[in-house]
Amino acid sequence: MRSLLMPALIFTLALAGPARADPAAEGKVLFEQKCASCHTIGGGDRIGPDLHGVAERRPQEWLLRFVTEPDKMIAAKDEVAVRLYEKYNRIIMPNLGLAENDARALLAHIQAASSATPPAAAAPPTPLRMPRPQLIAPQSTILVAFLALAAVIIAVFAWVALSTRSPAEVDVKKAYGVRKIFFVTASVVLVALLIATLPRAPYAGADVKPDRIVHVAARQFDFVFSDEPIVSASDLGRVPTIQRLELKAGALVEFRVTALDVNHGFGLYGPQRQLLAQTQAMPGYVNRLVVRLAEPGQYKVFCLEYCAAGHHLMQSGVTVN
Ligand code: HEC
Ligand SMILES: [Cu+2]
Repeated sequence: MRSLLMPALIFTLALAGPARADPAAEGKVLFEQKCASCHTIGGGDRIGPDLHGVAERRPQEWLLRFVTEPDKMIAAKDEVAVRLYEKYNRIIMPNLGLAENDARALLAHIQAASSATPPAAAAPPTPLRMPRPQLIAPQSTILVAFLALAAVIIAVFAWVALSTRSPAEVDVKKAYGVRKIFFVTASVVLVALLIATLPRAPYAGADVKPDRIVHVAARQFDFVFSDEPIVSASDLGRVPTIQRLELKAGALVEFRVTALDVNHGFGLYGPQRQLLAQTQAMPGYVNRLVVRLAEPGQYKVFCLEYCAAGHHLMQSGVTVN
């Protein structure tokens, strides 16, 4: 009997231990939910500074106040806060309505994580630099076609405008005849183009089975990837997320895209920075985007919907190999 009781007792104690308020563990979940969209701890700057070893840079009192009311400190022209604000693209860190206890838990986590990881010296600078944009084949063809069509339209308008200088009688019947020919020709050309190009659209049919499903949760200002659905901010810190998304070249991938705060756009760009596929990221909806990533390389995800001040910094990467 005793031999059974002892392990049971130890097991119960072990369970009870971490379940009781461990500030660093509590802070870790809070950090994933409220801070990780703008900060890393040892992974380099994002929207805000890398918080690795921040406790050594600033007094505890300052940190507690800044984390609970950053907006007020910047408004009050706190010297350090204003300097940071100028350096980080004049984006004010939002007041997240945290209590002082939350701030203490967060700082405990930041400190624990800082001593667990080396500083970001070796980490690649974020955001990743991309090659200069180049017009690839379909883009340059479309640009030339667009310019040619625009020139034709401008010429027709100019001709019509100039023709009003010498008024003349119009044969209405003949004019309607010409219009009919134009209408039929345009319809035939457009329907033919539709039939010719529709099968080449990059989207797969609804019934195909993807090789991989990636769940995407967009929020201000990053994209969170996961193998499991993330439907609300409270899932963050509990559902395991994918730090670096790597996919196999040629695989058919289904992105299930949602948003945790406001509307965002999920725009997937290929290695030459060509837009491959895109869908809306909306709170409360899951949009499915099935694409085949044929070419190996560094893909990018950019937000395609203006979502707030940090929108232009909202991006993520996918490695295809
Ligand atoms: C929307 C983006 C965003 C979110 C979310 C955010 N921050 Fe910030 N944070 C910033 C920016 C930007 C700065 C630089 C100061 C400024 O511009 O307001 C900053 C600065 C800081 C600093 C000062 C860093 C230093 O070097 O002194 C600390 C500490 C900090 N944030 C902690 C947090 C914590 C903890 C959370 C989560 C509760 C959080 N931040 C959430 C954007 C954000
Ligand atoms: Cu955006």
